Amino acid sequence: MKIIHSLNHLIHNPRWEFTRGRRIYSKDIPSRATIIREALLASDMSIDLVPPIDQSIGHLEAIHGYVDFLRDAAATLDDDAIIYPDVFPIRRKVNRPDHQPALAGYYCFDTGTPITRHAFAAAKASADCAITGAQILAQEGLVYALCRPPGHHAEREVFGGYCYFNNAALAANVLAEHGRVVLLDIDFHHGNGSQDIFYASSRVLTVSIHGDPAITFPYFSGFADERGDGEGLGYNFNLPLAPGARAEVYLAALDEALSAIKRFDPLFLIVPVGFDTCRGDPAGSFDLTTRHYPVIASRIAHLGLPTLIVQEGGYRTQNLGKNAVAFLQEFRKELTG
Ligand code: OKP
Ligand code: ZN
Repeated sequence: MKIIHSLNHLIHNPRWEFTRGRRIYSKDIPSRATIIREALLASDMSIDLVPPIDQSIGHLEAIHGYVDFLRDAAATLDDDAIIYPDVFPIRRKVNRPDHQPALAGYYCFDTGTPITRHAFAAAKASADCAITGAQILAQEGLVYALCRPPGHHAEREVFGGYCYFNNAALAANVLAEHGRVVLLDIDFHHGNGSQDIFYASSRVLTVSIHGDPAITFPYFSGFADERGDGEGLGYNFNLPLAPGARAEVYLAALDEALSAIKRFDPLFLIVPVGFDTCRGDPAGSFDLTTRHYPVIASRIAHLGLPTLIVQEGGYRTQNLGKNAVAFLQEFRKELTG
């Protein structure tokens, strides 16, 4: 199985985020990706670890409005500098400022996704992993993009939630040139970025199973009544679940998601996966354990579609490796025999 991974993420280590006015350690630490990679290499799966192709900026610009801003802002910073936005344009209609601290708030929606000297390069490499995965998916059948930083919270015009570019959405945009694409987001958090990017599209069906946004990040989207807009009406499907959701509840929601996907009859499947659905994850509240990931993988793989798996969250480092192996091993077995 091909794993697309870039070591460039290692230079991205913001260390701090702010939550309710407190400075805490960021949960998106570089070792997350290292742990997953090493666990896969140590497993009995045959792994073909390949670096991404350096993709053209046009891929990013096709989806995001802040590519130049992030590149230029990062380039002006010293090694230890870090920009956290602290004023946000939440009024109805605003002007784009050109003052640096205000611009950060214009393009970034939270205080967990700072701009550092290396943020652009790391995010670009992460995006390249997903895009490269999309480009080889037709011939491979199953590809895993081991992305970091994650992507699914990055919208068209704003980034946030540890995410700078929407890796899975960039891949979907490449694959959508060939036919209908599904994004089945099984990270613990709502994939607000992917929903935003494809909200008016009937070409890309976005489905997300996640913690109830009424009490869970990203708070302002992910509710069941968000169904899409215009041509895209009916092509966005949210399945919010109450905190503490156990496997039985989770798998019932997954089955609902899978039925909707079958009706859509896509050519390609993309699965943004986060292991923050696991019991004890510091960013999640679900009650799944390692033994549930093969069950989830097997049900999704039964769709029989060429599938690009894209890494999103998962912050409980003790079982990240085990969970990734459990999920990917079963997926490969079911899909490619
Ligand atoms: C990313 B992914 C602002 C940061 C709040 C954000 C969690 C992002 C999770 N204080 N935390 O979906 O795993
Ligand atoms: Zn998450």
